[in-house]
Amino acid sequence: MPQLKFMTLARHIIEGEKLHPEATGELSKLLHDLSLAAKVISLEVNKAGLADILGFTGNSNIHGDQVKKLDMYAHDMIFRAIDHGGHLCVMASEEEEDIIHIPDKFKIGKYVLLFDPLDGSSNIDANISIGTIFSIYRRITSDGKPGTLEDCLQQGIKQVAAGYIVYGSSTILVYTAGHGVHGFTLDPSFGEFILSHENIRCPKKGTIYSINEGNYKYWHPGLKKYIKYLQEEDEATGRPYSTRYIGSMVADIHRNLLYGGIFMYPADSRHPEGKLRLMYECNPMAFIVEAAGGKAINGEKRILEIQPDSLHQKTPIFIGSEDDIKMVEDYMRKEEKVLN
Ligand code: FDP
Repeated sequence: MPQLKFMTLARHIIEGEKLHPEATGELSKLLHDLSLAAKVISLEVNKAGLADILGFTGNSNIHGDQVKKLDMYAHDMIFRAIDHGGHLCVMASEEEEDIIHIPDKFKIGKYVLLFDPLDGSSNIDANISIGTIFSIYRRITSDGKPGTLEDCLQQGIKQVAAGYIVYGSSTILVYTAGHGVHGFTLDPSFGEFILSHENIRCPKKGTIYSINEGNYKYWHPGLKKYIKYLQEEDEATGRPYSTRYIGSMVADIHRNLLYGGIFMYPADSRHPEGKLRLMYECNPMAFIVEAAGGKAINGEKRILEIQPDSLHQKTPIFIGSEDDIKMVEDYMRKEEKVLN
């Protein structure tokens, strides 16, 4: 086995910063603060079965999903780790309806943070992998003043960094700040994220597909044909593909990023916009997967080029290995879009 470099996340971020002589260090500090929140959330996720943290708060978030205590814990933890750093002008979280202002007593910075504190939260009680996703933009309104909704509603292509943390058999943080995609595994004994996956590249083609097939009846006819194609036998193209669907987007995409394959949450006749959120889930994951050589589309166009018009808007998504995304795009283009 090749000897891995002993590289902590903190050192990696600083090395990345050196590639930009004009950098002020603010982005590095922001990433560092996020990694601190991730460590604390990871600890709490691991305790979930023991503490009085399981169960519902009794509230619903703005999408009508039941909010579990751990979601709110993760949301608060990220806010508290970041609010005072002076790097941000505004934040937005999947758990809050409106933008989140930086408290008056703290300095206003030039970055914008959007985050999904705990993705896949319906899996918490079953000990299944869940994750945190974040997305960072540079503000577009004038410096020094509080950030606005306009700062948050930027196309995904404008992200300066994005990342996710999977709380699974171990905790891994994967991020990109424009110089490749790198994964760091948390060593719980001394509480540091250590480089374990340097320069992740998404295989050009995979043999895994991930989709909630229970919704088959409601899909686009082209998608139905594509799934049937994946299930046919053909050694040369690696078919039949294997189905792998955890039901936790961040974990499903992480696996496919490493092994190759396609993750889909399409539109269907009951959910014409799909289920997943553009700003908190799809844009950051698309930014990471594209930086690793993969692709992400909504069926018709690149996810990163969608112009958002609201914070919590949803989008269909097809994301993963380049050849697999091209194939599903072809199938869907050939058939008329009739959802029933
Ligand atoms: P969850 O509802 O558990 O939070 O974003 C929501 C999400 O999980 C994704 O992580 C996951 O991929 C998807 O929903 C699962 O939805 P289905 O149950 O409809 O398959």
